Amino acid sequence: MGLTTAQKIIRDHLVSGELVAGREVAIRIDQTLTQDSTGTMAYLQFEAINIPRVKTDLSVAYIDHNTLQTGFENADDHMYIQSVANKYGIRFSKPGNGVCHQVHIERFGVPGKTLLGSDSHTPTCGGIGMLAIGAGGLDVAVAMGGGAYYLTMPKMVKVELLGTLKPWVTAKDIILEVLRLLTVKGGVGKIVEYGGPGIASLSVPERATITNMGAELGATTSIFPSDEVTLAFLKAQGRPQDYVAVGPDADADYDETYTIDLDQLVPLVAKPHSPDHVAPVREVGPIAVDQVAIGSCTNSSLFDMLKVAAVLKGKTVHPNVSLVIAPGSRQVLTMLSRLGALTDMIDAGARILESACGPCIGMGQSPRTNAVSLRTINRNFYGRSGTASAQVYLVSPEVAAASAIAGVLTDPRDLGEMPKIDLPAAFDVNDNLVILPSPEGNFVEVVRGPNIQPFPVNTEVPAEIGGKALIKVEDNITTDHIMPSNAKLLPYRSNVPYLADYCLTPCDPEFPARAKANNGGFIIAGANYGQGSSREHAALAPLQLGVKAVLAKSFARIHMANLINNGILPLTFVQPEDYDAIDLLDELVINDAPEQIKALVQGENLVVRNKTKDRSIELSLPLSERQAKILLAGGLLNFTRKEG
Ligand code: MIC
Ligand code: SF4
Repeated sequence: MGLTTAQKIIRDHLVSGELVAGREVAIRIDQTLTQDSTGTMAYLQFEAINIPRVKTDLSVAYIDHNTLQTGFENADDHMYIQSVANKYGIRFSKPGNGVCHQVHIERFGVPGKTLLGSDSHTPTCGGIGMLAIGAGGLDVAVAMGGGAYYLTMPKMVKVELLGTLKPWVTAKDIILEVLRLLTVKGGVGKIVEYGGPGIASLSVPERATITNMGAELGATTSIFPSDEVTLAFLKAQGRPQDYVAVGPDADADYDETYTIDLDQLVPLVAKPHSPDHVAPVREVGPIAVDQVAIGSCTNSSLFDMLKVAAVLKGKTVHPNVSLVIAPGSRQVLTMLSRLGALTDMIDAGARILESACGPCIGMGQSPRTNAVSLRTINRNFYGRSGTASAQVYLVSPEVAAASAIAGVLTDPRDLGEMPKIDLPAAFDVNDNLVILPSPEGNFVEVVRGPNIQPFPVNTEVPAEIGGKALIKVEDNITTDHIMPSNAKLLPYRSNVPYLADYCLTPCDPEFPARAKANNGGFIIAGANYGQGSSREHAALAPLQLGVKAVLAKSFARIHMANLINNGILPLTFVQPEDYDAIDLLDELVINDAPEQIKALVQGENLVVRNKTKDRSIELSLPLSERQAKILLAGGLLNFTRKEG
């Protein structure tokens, strides 16, 4: 039986394990990326592992999330990351150079190679045939040190694209359709591969929109094969030598196959507050719009921006709409300026933001109370915009631009003929905002500001793990619920004790105080707990509050790995109804914890005793030997230090 694209790349990078879905495999990582909001922690952890120089082919530290600099905290973190990068052999992409995923695909991604990034949208580089995976900072730190990346071998899903997109229908609509079909849980434990005759007409930026937002499916990653389209893109970026053909065998075996006829697609929208609440724009109708935000790693390429500029040209933004545009990279911004498209945007009344994440992560541009905000971003999780009552809809750049003019949600097909946009034969290449590290790092001093506080490290598992049920939450709790990241909190990513006071507060404002008063305990959750971001802070903040285990109906992949890496047990109810048998403040205990954890490796269940209800509950956690050792040691850092 033949192999899929992803299976081939995994095989070529295999350090241990077999390509059998559900089993643990370890792969060699060629490239890593970090961004500032997870990077500070990743580098603190890298320093704690104590390796003199990164061992990857290429590691890049981006500054893109946290660029508001409302106080010294951001700037201190930037300086810390710059100095660490300089010392340990990492390229440093300065603030202003752009959003990590956009810059990485433009300048560094290579088909057939592996990329591990401390950001859940790292799969963007799957758009050029790279196996690009998002992970917690500690996993990235270990990979920078030359350690393998361990993952559960995913199942393979094929999305076969037929036909061609009709005018005004876009790559965003393709991925929204996939989300409608598979839902935000549908990709967990899977890699999504795109193929079929329809892919030939999709440019690299369009493919990247699709693989980027595969993160919202919960997928391990998404990937396109590389082909002439990929080669043309790499040539235009001045690096044709990076091209390698990667693709599936003709008889590759997929666990699931879906077919999408591009001719049938229409402009779609994801309604509040989930990327899979998908409906046609026409069905939602002409609701009044207050804000339109165009940008983010999903839709900020030159291709997207030129389309937006073409729609805006000669028009004026509706009086009731605030239109903000953040081009994805300095390259995009420079070219928009050179081509005159930036002038068209400014003339129309757009507010141009710097090339960074900005509104996507609530770093400014929070909408007004009860606002309707249309965004080209990938996540419309509750509260993420910084305004709890805002209604955020996810749309394509075309829908966004058309609606900004009309003042109501607009199907761009109403605009008549679509302007034709061609990608340039050559992009403006200027890497002067990427600082190369010192060839010799020994003498470089790492600069630490007062905002960098020690982060919590767990301890070995005790004989008995006991505590109360500190909170009980529903299905699909996101990392934005667990560790909110608005403009007020993002500057504290290197200060976990401070952040812990906001942990899970969107679900229950009393949670941090209750956790502290009870000396920690257990979190009880529904399905797909921890979906969304790779932020390790969603595990570190609970650890700071003494959380010992999360009992859930199911978990999202990266968050589950982050819990294990921090020595917190992510346990799944064998009988989902047992969720109902635990009430707030019930007294729970795991007896003989070390023995029970070891038995999980054999596929046995673990028993949690609910002392208040006088009943036992069975929970599962399929663990490899290595994962069991990590949990027993109290996390990956302790384990790595112990095992070298
Ligand atoms: C996000 O889009 O949620 C983020 C902010 O980029 C996160 C990373 C973080 O929380 O720092 C992600 O996607 O992993
Ligand atoms: Fe930045 Fe938003 Fe992309 Fe996350 S999803 S990397 S916050 S642009």
